[in-house]
Amino acid sequence: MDNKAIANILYETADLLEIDGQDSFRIRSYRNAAQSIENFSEPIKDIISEPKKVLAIPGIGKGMLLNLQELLTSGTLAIQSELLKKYHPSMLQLLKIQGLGPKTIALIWSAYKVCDVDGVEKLAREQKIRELPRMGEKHELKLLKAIEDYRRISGRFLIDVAETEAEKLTAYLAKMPGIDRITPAGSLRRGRETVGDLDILVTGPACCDAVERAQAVQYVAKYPPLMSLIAQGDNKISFRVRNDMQVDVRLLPPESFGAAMQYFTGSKAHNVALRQRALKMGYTLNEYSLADLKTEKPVAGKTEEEIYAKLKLDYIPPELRENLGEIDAAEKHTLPQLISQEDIQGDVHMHTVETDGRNTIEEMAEAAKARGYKYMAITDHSKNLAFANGLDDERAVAHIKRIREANKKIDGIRIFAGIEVDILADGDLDLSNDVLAQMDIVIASVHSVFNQEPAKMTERLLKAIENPNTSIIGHPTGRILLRRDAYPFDLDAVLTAAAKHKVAMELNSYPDRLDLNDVHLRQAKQRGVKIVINTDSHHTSHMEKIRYGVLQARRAWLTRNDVLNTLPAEQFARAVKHEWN
Ligand code: DGT
Ligand code: CA
Ligand code: CA
Ligand code: ZN
Repeated sequence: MDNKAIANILYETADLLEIDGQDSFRIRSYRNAAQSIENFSEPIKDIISEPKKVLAIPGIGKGMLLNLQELLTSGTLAIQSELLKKYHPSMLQLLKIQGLGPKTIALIWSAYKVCDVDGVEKLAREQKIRELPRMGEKHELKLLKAIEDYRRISGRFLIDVAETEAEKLTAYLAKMPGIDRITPAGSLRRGRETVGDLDILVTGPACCDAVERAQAVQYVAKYPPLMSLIAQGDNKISFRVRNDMQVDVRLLPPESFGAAMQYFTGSKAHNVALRQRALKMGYTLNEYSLADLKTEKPVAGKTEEEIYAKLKLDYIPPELRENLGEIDAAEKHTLPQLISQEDIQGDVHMHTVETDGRNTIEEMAEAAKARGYKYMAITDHSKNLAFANGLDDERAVAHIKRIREANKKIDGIRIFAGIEVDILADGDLDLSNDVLAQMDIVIASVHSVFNQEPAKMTERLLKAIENPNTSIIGHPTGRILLRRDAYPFDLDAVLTAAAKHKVAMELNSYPDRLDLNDVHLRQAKQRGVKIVINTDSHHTSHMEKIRYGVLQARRAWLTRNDVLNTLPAEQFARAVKHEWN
């Protein structure tokens, strides 16, 4: 059991205790412990035999130590099992509905003895939720909307979560004898912002012989995080892991590995179009090979490259395989030279301890330098974001001074002085223009009052773009993947204004933002708007998330020319002052 799994059980227990109406001190002790364990670098299971070490972790007392010992020896926690018996596991699903907290769930339970999503939805439709204390019609409608959102997003996972699961499984499969290659296919390989299930392809000599293959399938079935088996066949096994993600593992002989990669990478729409092309050219295409239609003799299948080549197409990168014009472009040799991570010269959205970041200016700079960046920008929050200890004019000026000093002190990287300034409800920026004008780079972002009418929100963003100090609009649609939708506004009007005023749009690489998304990025490019790919790092370890941003940029057909932070430092500095070519 890894730290994440332990933390999950403690979080769930805390939620159940709260539903059960237990005292807040006890509930908090479970949440605190969960949080510490989640962030603890060493696996708890390795140190559990040394109680002193465990007790040294913040938030872990003697009682929690006993819980951890119990969890790691038996795999379960008696207090959690009893609460689940009392309430039912579906309670935990209810907690995933936005705005439905333990207190409301407890209220619904005590009044109606209902504790599952379908049941609560029915109550809301029958207008029985509004009759509960402190609830009303508004709450009830909000709840119905939240249930709808929950159904739409449940069963999908953020890209970094999927990637971590794929890496863990790959490390396990690599220990199997007779295996040469293990690779993810499906939406993860295409870099989609969220992933439904994992598709893992395995090949090597062990996949050719029926007996060895059966042994390999047996080996996969013993994967420790496997929680439930869905299906098991001669060369395929499907199961669920602890976070409920489904994994499909397929074992394939080397001669059809390329065909399988092509097929299982998808997308389905791309495959359908490709198969039609193959048929027109006298071939059949399936997961085993590209074969002659008449003789049924395979003509390609070992690699994807040879399949695309036989179909008289340039190789199509997985990120483009959505049947959005890529096949046509591959035929005409007009596929774009997609941006790559090496093109990124600097990361220009990051926070420090001065507001809600975890590292100092110097630490962030050293980390950026270690990644090979030529420049970076420190962009802490402004005062409207009070919970993040945002800067007022005076502190912002002092911070600029500190950034400039750090820039002098540290060689080998240029540190721009910037700010992530809030766009207030009326479109004004949260700091004086006088202070903003002293910045090298100004990212303007919406962090509050998300629920404006679309026309009002559009006006608000347009006003921010028209401010001559604004360089970039940060995470422009405000969505949080799997949690919060974008605020509604007229994106096209905003993009048109951004092109006119030479204000760039951010592609925020944080895995739960990835905003602008692939579709909007393509739209931005068509409108002539430049993009900046940032990480919004709040810790030195976040800078590596840039690769998720680059993946989305690739999905949007972007080249280095579309992205300002591929420019050398001097040119970049001018570009964020509205000097685009
Ligand atoms: P996901 O899992 O919802 O994030 O999306 P995908 O794209 O990974 O979809 P999935 O896991 O259902 O299937 C993996 C790939 O297998 C998919 O991208 C294309 C291929 N595939 C699945 N079903 C079909 C099908 O009926 N026809 C064709 N041509 N390809 C299919
Ligand atoms: Ca999939
Ligand atoms: Ca699948
Ligand atoms: Zn922000």
